[in-house]
Amino acid sequence: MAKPAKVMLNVPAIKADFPILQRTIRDKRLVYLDSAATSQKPKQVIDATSDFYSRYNANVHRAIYELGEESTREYEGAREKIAAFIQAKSPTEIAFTKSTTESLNLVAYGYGLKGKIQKGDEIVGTVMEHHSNHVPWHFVKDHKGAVLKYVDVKDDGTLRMEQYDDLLTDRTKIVTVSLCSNVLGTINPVKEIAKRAHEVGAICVVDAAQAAPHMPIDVQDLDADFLAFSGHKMLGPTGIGVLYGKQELFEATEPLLGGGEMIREVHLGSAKWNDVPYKFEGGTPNIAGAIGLGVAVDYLTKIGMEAVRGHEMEITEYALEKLARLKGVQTYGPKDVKKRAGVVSFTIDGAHPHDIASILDVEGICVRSGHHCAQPLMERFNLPATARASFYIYNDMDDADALVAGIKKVQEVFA
Ligand code: C6P
Repeated sequence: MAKPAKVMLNVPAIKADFPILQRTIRDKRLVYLDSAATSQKPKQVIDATSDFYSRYNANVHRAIYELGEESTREYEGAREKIAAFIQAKSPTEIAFTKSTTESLNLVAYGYGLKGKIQKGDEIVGTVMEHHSNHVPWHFVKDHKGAVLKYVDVKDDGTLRMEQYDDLLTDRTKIVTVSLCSNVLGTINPVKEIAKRAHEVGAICVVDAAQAAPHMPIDVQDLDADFLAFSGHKMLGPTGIGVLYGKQELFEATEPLLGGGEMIREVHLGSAKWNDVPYKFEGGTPNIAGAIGLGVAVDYLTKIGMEAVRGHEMEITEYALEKLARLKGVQTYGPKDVKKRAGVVSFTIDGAHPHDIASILDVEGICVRSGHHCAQPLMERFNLPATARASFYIYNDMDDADALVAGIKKVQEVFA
């Protein structure tokens, strides 16, 4: 995506929608720079979940009374909004899960372990994946004898795309990749990767946990076969996630959870599954979460995902420039903001990332530190941990300046 003309969002107006951003931390302004871990929630989302419990709490798809019809209408309405948000062909291509983690496990189990994968079949991932897009495939290796292969990462944080030439073979059945790295911020060329996967007859499974909140997604244009993301990173509640799947692949995928609502009929010793996507939603779903996520999608859609992306590019470029001027501070991932999102991992000479995060916390600044659930990537860069700042729609240049000032304080402590 080309860098759009300077589009800064009206951050004071946006901030006014987020009750938590009005609070202070030890009398300091709260500077929340950990949206890659989980985003804050606008009052519209908080009110929508509270409204569900206050006014029309009832189970979905079961009751024929008014409350049940209202909750079912809102729950299915959320599915429609999400389908439109990622340009799915139909709401039936959207299954609610609890998270990206559950969505990816559902694919690994239902399509891989219980479905199409035979001994010796190959699954091609990348070194930069989050553990949620590594470990489910380990299960397929351990239980089905699948072979796992990985595309490496260059020093600049982009994928060694040429490795797909050797790694993709007629044994490849699944190619999986994150649309955006939670450590490097790298935006991967998923459209090209999906094309390469399809050329060898494999499917492409996309982890969009760090992409769906921050940039426009068109699953049809990407030609993704499955795509997973979480509500809580995109202004929605925790405990609600999404799995997109092409209709025919959803049909070919076994459910992860057996129980109520995912069946058409049950007999002693046998059962038939409900239609997609309901066969993936066994048990009472997170109704309030889905409705809240629908409202989060409304909120983001009103701003416009191009504008969200443009805003984050501006702050990221600004922050990267400022950090580059600080001696002893290293940032990771592509330097070009057209190739990366607003996730900025950094280290400071002589300071452990956990100490960095603790000192920044004293200043009211929230950043994450650690391996970010991406240990293979940390090993690749020979790093035990990094500190990580991540930007969203409620951040502005003042927040980036606060980060830089905080880092200078860390350097003073460790001087
Ligand atoms: N990354 C982070 O701080 P869940 O926990 O299921 O909502 O999302 C898992 C996940 C999958 N893929 C990517 C690329 C992710 O970044 C995450 C979550 C958080 O980086 C928590 S570890």
